[in-house]
Amino acid sequence: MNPLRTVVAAAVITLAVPAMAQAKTKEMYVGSPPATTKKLGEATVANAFFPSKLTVAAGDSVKFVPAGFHNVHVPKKGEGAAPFLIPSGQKVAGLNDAAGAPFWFNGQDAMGLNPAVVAAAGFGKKFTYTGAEAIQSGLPSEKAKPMTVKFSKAGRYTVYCDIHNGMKATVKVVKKGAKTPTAKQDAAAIKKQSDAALAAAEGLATAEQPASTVALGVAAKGGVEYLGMVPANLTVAPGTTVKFAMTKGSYEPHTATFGPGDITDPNSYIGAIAKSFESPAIDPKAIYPSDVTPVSMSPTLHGNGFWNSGVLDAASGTPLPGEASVKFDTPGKYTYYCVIHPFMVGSVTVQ
Ligand SMILES: [Cu+2]
Repeated sequence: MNPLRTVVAAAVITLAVPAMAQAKTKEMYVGSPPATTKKLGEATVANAFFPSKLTVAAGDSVKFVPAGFHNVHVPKKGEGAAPFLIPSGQKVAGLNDAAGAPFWFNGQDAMGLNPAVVAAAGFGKKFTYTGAEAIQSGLPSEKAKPMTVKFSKAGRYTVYCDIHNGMKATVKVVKKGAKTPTAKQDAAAIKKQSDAALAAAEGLATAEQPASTVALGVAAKGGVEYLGMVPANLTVAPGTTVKFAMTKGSYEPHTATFGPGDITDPNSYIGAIAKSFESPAIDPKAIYPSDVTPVSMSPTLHGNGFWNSGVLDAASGTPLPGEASVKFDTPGKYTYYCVIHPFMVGSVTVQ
């Protein structure tokens, strides 16, 4: 090739660059950044994108960095978050309790994890979002790589985590070439959000609850939640009805589940129920409340001391209730778990 022509061509390219405005890539953590996660400790989560608001220009990309058990879903135009739990198409059938009595939920929908969420494999890939098609990361594996999404059109887009109902972020896309916050400003927004999350996490584990009430997790602003029973040990007099309640602002689902066995042993009664959350066919005994009429808890309820609140959440857009109650007449110590978060354990002592 003629060397002069090469030089001229190179000069033209160089001149063209400033006019094109370089496309940028900005990061958004899908969950709290590692340093914040560490400070929050094992029992507290921040179900949020960091930063929860990001401004880019058309043609720029957002690199969604996995940072916890969350997915990323940029819905198709006009749509919202996807439900994580959906009817599997089967009906519950032939389920009896340990005393041989059929459970009330025979004939109800069996539930499973939404395949649109769990079967997607978007982490580690690059996409362009136009609004015509949804972008879905799917569940993060242990070593999930970031998912990069190029936003081609100006607009305001909501990004969801379908696992945690309420966890969302805004990506504002300004017109191509328009000024957007600097990397320093973006880092400052993450820092501010992290500091607020750490402040909100203070004191949740010991938060005062109404009489005879146990909070299943204690949520605070910004998706922050202490994942524990509060109070962890409750003592009541015989004849007391205890209420298990979700707290306002929670993006988590929880249960209060009493039953025999070891939650960590999948061959035990309660362990099998907890384990089923890792399978496509979730045990209906985990999903549905064990009873729809008031019952009295005892070591022989349902033949083996089983009682379940069923899955509860604090969201208004789901059919799930936010609380469940059971009466305690028989003295003793009763241990219960959240079968979705098996490390959440509590006890009720009746004396
Ligand atoms: Cu989430």
